[in-house]
Amino acid sequence: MFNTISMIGLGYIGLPTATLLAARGKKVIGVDISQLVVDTINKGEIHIVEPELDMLVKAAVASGYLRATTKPEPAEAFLIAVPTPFSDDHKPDLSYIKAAAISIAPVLKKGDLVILESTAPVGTTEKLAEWLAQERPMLSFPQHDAETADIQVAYCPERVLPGRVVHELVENDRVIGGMSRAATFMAASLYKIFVQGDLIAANARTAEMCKLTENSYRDVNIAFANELSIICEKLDIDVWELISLANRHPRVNILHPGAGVGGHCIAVDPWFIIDAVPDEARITRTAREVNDYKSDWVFDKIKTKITDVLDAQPFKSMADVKVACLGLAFKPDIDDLRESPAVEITEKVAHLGCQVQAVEPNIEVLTGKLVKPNLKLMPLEAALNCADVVCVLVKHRSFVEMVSEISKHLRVVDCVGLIAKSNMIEERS
Ligand code: SAJ
Repeated sequence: MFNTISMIGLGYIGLPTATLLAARGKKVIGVDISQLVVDTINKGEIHIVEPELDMLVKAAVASGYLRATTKPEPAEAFLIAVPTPFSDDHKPDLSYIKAAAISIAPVLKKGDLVILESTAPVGTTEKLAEWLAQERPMLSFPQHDAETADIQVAYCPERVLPGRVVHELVENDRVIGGMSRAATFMAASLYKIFVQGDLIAANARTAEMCKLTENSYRDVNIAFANELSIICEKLDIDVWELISLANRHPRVNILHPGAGVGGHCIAVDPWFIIDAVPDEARITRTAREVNDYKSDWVFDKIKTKITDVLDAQPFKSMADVKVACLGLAFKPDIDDLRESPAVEITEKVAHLGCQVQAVEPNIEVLTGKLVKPNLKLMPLEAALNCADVVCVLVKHRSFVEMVSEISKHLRVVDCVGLIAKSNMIEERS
């Protein structure tokens, strides 16, 4: 049914999706506003870190099935995977989706399909169809002509985990929310090209809400774990032992407390619900607040330990205190520092004026806000050797392997359960 497919946005989702379609023998035109991204891909190289993607892109470009450009060209289907950030007051910013709609509108023709994959507030697919209709008044769209529209429009959210994107794009089930039955049918035949999971039909609004629900559910579960960690500290209970015991119940599955919730999805998407229905989304909002507060709470624990050092060694000043911060990434075993609670905490510790020894085995240099005279990137052993306080902020595999060394330290703030006395919590991540 589809011979030429265009992917708008060649980031963490768009590029792997484009590549999988090209690997199935479809002619794929990848579109990105960044000339650098386009040039990199056309050389058969990649601009993001994701296992297996480099080989797939190289092969797709070499075979001639994948080509990148900055300007949309005619195709039979257009998939949009562009960012949906939010503003400082947690309002969703749909400008990238609108810009994508305006950019593809001139090349649309009767019979084409447009699919939105970006996470977005409920009603965005309808807005997208309206923006397209405004740009192309001579074509008909599903909001007015449903099954007989010239252009069909659907929403199909991605649900892949960074680090496992290539596998999960193929294996995960997908919810397909067409604005008409024809749109759902067409979108399902497109995803059948590379998806082995089930393709489940819904309407566009339900599919949009489904994506927000999945990430909000995880945020609420993590918030409960984080709240338990704060409660247990007050009640002198080991939260890791507690959760491990509670999870032995066949219908209980509490996630892990941590330094807070980071990344570009779980900490963002619940706000799309809260913004739409602020009075009703009470648990959703509270979960966000609890998870954001957890980073402040961890920082306070570190400050207390630093005060202990200064009380015990009055000859020392703040500038002499050495604090090892273990982990900067937003979650274990990745190199992505964006929206990371560990980075936020480490920066705040550096702001106190002590010497911060950051340990992040997945990066080679500190950049941006982390470039400070009193903040150094160090190997784990060197940092442990001279640290007055050790803070475990991310449970990287390499830290787990060194747990006996870390746990020997006198003053440790461990917010990820690395050295918990009952370090037997089942891994349910
Ligand atoms: N975290 C905890 N405790 C846990 C699990 C996670 O504190 O028990 C923290 C992590 O350290 C991290 C944050 O939560 O800071 C988010 O990490 P994550 O692994 O929960 O999720 P993401 O952001 O990498 O990916 C999520 C996934 N959503 C769900 O699992 C419901 C993924 O499937 C989505 O495709 C992705 O969001 C997305 O793109 O929306």
